[in-house]
Amino acid sequence: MNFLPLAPPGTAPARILTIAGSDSGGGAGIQADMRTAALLGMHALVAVTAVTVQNSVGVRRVHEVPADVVADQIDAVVTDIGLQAAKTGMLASPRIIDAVATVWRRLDPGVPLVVDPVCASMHGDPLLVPEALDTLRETLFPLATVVTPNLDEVRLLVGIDVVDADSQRDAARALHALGPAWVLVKGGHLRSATRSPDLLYDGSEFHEFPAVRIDTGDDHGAGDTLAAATASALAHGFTVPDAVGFAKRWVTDCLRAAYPLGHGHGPVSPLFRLGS
Ligand code: PXL
Repeated sequence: MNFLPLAPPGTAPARILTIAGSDSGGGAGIQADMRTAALLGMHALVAVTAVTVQNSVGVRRVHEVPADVVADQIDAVVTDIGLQAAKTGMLASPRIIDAVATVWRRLDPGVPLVVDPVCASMHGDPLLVPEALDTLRETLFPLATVVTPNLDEVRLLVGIDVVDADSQRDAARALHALGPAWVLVKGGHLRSATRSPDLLYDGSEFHEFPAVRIDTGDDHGAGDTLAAATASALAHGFTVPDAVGFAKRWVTDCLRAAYPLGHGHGPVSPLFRLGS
């Protein structure tokens, strides 16, 4: 596949800001975003929202970062270093979502914002308190260039059970009505399908992204990786459909390269990019 333009050594690469939680297992969250950014030749700026204590079998504890510290991290890097795109992952609580939306509106950096509405880990452990769904829909979705829910998140956000192409379109319309410029309804959790089409919608046109399903239990961090690669491509000026197309190819290669780790689920891997 074609990758993204690289900055010559000694010059600053394009920057994405990731606003997300830390995964002590190193496969999802901030760590997935930074791995993706680095292997795509980008520089990742970081606003940590929560420290998760987890391994390959589950999340043991979540320690939330104070909301004003999250907002200050964003302010510090946006006002000094500058960025070409941003993404949100685990936001944990209404307080943090509110703080992120408020500082984003105040700074108004004028760059694309990918909102991955992370609600739970792949083990089903909660990464967002249920009462935060309203805040997510009302304050952050209207600021998003693209939101990227999986089918479990779609059910929580708009109450639609996606079972086929029609209900996937209904879900895209309902999510778009909440204010984001684009919606990507990921089909990866449609277990009955042999392929996992993702549906992208901007309020007028549907774009389908069929993908070969990679059968692996080692897919920890796949959603984060997709959103980080989308933000990376947007940072280079791709259109949203082109950025999503690029990110789908990237995450498919990362799934092919996924490796087992610990006693549970291993992570998707961008290390294939190193050519070994
Ligand atoms: O993959 C979603 C995700 C996002 N952020 C953090 C996570 C996970 C999944 O476990 O731990 C911190």
